[in-house]
Amino acid sequence: MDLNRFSTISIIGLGYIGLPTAAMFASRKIRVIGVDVNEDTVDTINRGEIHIVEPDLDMVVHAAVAQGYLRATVAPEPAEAFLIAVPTPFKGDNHEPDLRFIEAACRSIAPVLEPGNLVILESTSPVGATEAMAEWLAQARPDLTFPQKAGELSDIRIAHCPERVLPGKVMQELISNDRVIGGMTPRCSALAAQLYSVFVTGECVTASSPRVAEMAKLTENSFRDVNIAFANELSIICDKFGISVWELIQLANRHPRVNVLQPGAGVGGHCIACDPWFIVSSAPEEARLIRTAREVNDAKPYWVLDKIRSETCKILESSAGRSAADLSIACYGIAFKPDIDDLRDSPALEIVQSLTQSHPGSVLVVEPNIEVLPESLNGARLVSMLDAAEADLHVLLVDHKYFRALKPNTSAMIIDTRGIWTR
Ligand code: SAJ
Repeated sequence: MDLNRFSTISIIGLGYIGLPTAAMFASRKIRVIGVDVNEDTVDTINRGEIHIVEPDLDMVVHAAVAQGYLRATVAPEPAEAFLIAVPTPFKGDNHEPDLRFIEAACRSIAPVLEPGNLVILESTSPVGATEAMAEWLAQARPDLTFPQKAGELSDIRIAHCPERVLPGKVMQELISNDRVIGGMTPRCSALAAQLYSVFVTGECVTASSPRVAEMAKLTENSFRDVNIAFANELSIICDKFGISVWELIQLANRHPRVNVLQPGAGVGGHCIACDPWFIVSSAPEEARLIRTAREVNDAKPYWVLDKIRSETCKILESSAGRSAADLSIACYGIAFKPDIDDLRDSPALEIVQSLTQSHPGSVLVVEPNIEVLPESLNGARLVSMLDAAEADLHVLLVDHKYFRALKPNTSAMIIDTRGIWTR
């Protein structure tokens, strides 16, 4: 296969997925035009800098921009392939998928599309989104033909190739993970596979349709969500029975076909806590287990808050003359998972936010990955591990490496949602 077929590609959306993907293509000496609606993002990238934290991304972007292979802009330009990597949040009480960013991306690239172009949807999407994308493009460009009508003879090729990289390991996993390729026709798939083979060393596996590829991605994240929900439910049951969930999981996992995941303060991030809803909202009657897992994981921060409240009451009962306003609570970690600075949809952050509103005493936060607390934690103080040692109650929320290596020097009560200090 001719790997040099693509000399210029465009990535729409320069976020946690789009920017690493753009940098990866550019590192293979393909000209990449990165498009983002945010001018600050565009300026930052054009300076050879990055606006997100991801190991090794800074140096790859810096080199790609310095060598002239990566350039960012707010307005799409002609290219041979367009990869759409924009957010797909959900909206409303029923968690309906919100595809307006995909639609806006389609409207923005439509004027520059040319016959022979490939358009790939990378954003995690509900089943049917790729077909919707093809329709939006067809409406905007009636002069071009698209696979939904013209099949293999279409001017434009379309595929869904969901990203599946783990934040924190994006630069490795982009290369080594297998890639699911869901073209609207076999030729669409072949062209998309050819594009990714520029840097992917994993297998590019062809799905029979974009719908299967969409569902595969949702299944992966729902699988993890359901398994974490099982661990979270066990942690609550174990607390009731007065046994250690960590010991329990260690013992159960000695079985050759059992692999229970780790409980925690809840499930965060913008993927696992969001994507299963795309299945539930499209199949509400059928997706009972997936819905329940979401509810179990979403409820875990409230259980942790109840635990903090009941421990606070116990401390007050045993220390005459003190009121809640005299008690300080130290919280360890507010990121959505270990060893990152990403606070988006973080259950730990949600817990600390609620504490700052309900606890009349001081709330201390130890978070080695950030330098200032977000505004939503107004009232809390970012402190060092040493300064937190005096607190009356210690709540471990995220198992950062830093906390694994260092335990607070205290005889006070510890609530350890990750089992690293009290295991
Ligand atoms: N978590 C637990 N217990 C565990 C594992 C995770 O409580 O045993 C929590 C984490 O603390 C975090 C949340 O789950 O709050 C999600 O973290 P994660 O590391 O499981 O996943 P993400 O959201 O960073 O990335 C996931 C990955 N999906 C799968 O592993 C199936 C990644 O491969 C996807 O590309 C990514 O979602 C995405 O973009 O969809």
